[in-house]
Amino acid sequence: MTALKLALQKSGRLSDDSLALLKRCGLNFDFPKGRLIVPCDDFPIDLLMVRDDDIPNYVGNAACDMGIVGYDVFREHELTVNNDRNIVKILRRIGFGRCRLSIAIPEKFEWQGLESLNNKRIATSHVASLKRFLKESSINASVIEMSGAVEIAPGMGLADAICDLVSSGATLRSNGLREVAKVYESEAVLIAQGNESPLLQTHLDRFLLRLDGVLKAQGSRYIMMNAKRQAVADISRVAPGLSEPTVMPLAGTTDRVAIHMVAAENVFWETLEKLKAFGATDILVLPIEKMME
Ligand code: PRT
Ligand code: ZN
Repeated sequence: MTALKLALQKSGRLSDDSLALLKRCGLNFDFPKGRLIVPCDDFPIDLLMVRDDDIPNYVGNAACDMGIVGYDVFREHELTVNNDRNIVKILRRIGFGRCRLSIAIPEKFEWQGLESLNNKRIATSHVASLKRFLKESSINASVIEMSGAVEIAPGMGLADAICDLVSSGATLRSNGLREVAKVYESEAVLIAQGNESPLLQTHLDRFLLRLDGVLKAQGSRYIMMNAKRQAVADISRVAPGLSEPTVMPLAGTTDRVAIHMVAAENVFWETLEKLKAFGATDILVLPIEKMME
């Protein structure tokens, strides 16, 4: 059977989350060490384990049908590709690997806004993204390309500022750098070329249905509580994105009911406090594993 080829980062920050997501989509695979192509037992998808930087090109050249990469890697490809056939598009944003591409400066740099970058040298491995940002901001700076360890460039006198991915900010702090401008936010994305054969398109649609179910469930919560029947209307207005509640009788009482609802987003303590204020008791908030409409 012809299988979809899905490229994943072999080893790096996105690998574990990518594999965990696929498992949640019901894909079953076994990983003998060192194996680069891994078929799934019960779904027509073969996983290809490669370096993340190669993934947009593999997808663009149709060596693979889909890939999971950071938005930053996708964006660098999008800004540099010069062959129409190599274009890839984002099918889904998938939420893990969140970070931002930011400009940072040493503490001693006198910052008066983006204009301070005029005629300065900025080190980065995200050359195309930075050049686009500078152009859009009408800043004239030189871009110094580095393949890694960008944060050491100012200390070594190679650059006046850097443009790099930031998540906790610890790397910047430990190198005496301060974040001053954000180029964009990044998260893992599912990319594809977008012109599959009808057979592969059928497999892709089936996969996307499962993925959407997992992504939707991930952000949703199932809420259960008991309350007075008259409080149902107030309770169902408390949290944004709440579905119509299911209301069920409770044994041994006529005025109290069990209420079950799905919230389309995380449920915070403030929401529970409001529910309690409307007389709800025995409130339970549960994660949802899968959802399909
Ligand atoms: O070997 P391969 O080429 O496949 O992997 P890689 O080394 O190029 O990529 P990898 O695994 O480092 O990152 C893969 C993807 O993870 C990136 O493309 C981003 O989309 C995403 N991601 C999320 C990050 C970070 N967070 C991140 N913090 N990628 C890199 N970093 C680095 C950053 O460059 C800096 O050195 O972590 C440091 C900063 O982290 P904090 O927490 O100190 O701010
Ligand atoms: Zn890489």
